Amino acid sequence: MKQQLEAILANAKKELSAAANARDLDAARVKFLGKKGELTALLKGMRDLSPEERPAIGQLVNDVRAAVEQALEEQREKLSARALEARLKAETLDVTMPGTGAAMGHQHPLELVLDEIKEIFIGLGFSVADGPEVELDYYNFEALNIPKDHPARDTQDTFYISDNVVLRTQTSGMQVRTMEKKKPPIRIIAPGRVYRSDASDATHSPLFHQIEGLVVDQGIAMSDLKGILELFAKRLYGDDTVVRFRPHHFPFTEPSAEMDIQCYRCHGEGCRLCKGEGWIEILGCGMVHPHVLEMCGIDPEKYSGYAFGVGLERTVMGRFKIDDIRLFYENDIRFLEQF
Ligand code: 2NM
Repeated sequence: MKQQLEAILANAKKELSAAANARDLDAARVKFLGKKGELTALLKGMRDLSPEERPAIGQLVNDVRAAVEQALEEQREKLSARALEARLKAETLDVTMPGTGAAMGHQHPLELVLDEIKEIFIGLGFSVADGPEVELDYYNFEALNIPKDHPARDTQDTFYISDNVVLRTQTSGMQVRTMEKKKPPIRIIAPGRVYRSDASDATHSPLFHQIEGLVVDQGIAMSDLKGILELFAKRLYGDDTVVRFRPHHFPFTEPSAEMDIQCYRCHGEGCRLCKGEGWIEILGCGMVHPHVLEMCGIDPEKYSGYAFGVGLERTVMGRFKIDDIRLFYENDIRFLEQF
């Protein structure tokens, strides 16, 4: 019986160490240690032994069982170490390889130039106002000296939400609200989306952006307006920029003017960019009409002010030589990537 046990142990060790995977290993376990396994079968033979022989053989059976179990455990560890090694080898990662870079987004050209314009005016002591795009007729027209029968109110130009509510056609409503609420001195810019019922083409869009400005205080004169707007043009287009003011008409300012800069491409000679004019129109401006001040609760005998309006799209188009306004709204990545 002792020889049988030693033979089982030797056999078990051989088979276990030959097991190449978990399934082989388990088959070997069942064969030697299982309920119908070789050791169990041998144990059953113990009842034929004499009582003197039993303890020694019993001890031996237990030793063999322990040895087989240990061999099983060792092989199990060996297999799992081997599996881990194989997996690590397959998963090799070279940390010195270059990574796949994530593309950074960037600012829209309109936002880029708007930020520059805001910075210029903030540096001159202006603050930035905000207000609704859906505006009362009163703030968009009436308070700006544009009465009910004025041609600017034509439904061809204005999106009407109802009889007395419109999509703002200019950002002046914010300035009117500021004048109603605040005592002078007032020094604000009012940037934002505005809407005109225009068919869209290369130079027109039903939605565009304006930056309007307003200064009201005692003793404000046309010379203040000219000084600030010339400075603005030089900051935005360069120190050598030449400006001129031409008389114009707006219902909400008197006198009114438009400011041109000398063409930065041909320096006044006349070229394609300035359409042979030598000058490029930049903005509209003027002294706030006394009637507008009065409607906003500001005494025109005591205070005066100037205001101006700049079209953002036009400014950006000139700056980057963009020839179609629709490019701003299509969000074509090939266009946006260029800024
Ligand atoms: C422009 C041109 C000239 C303007 C006037 C006012 C207000 F509210 F003070 F009356 N806001 N904006 C103004 C003046 C706007 O845009 C071309």
